[in-house]
Amino acid sequence: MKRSLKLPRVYPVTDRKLSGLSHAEQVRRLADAGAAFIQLREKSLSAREFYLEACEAVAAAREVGVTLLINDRVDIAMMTEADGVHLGQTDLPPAAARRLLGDDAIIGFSTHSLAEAIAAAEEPVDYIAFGPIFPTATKTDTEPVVGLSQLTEIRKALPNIPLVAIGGINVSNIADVIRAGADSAAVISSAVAVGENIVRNFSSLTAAIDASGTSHVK
Ligand code: TZP
Ligand code: MG
Repeated sequence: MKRSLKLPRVYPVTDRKLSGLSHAEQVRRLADAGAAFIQLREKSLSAREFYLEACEAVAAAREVGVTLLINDRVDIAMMTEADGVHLGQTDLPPAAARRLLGDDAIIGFSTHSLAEAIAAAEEPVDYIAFGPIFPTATKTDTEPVVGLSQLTEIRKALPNIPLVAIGGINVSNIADVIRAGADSAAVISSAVAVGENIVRNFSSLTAAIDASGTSHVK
């Protein structure tokens, strides 16, 4: 990791099923609520449909001036000229994604243990995600829950890495997640379920952090 990315405290991730909305519409509503950095996550569409949805979502992101990353698919990030990609441990390796997307792309990388996080810090990535911090119903094939104490261990081992926590984060625990060492909390259900509530959901998450006066343990 060579650059330093400034992440907002709340990092919403889109979900068509939970929201009942297209990715583009979720981007517009999240941006209305104040989101600056969003991930498009799609697990069921065909490549063709995913690409078409992503084209619309990238256009919406440009219009409202937010940064948009694509989950999993480097090819779709590349062809839609999204701002970057979020990769998992079984996706294309970060170095290969970097070669395809170039130096300016933002690359995020999911990790599930201290060892994975330490290894990830050697890769050409801009931030590391760690989780699931808490139990979640949104992703069923998750690794075991890691908890806040492991998050703090990673922060101590990698004091300067942009660190995103994910999994089961909501208004009741988001301040604890930031306090434990995350720069940012990635949220799916507590941000985008359901579409009509997106603006209120997002505002509640940022308000919970603001109300706690939290700054992390770095
Ligand atoms: N990776 C680890 S947990 C998770 C992902 C994509 C799901 C997070 O969803 P939610 O609704 O914020 O718990
Ligand atoms: Mg993935």
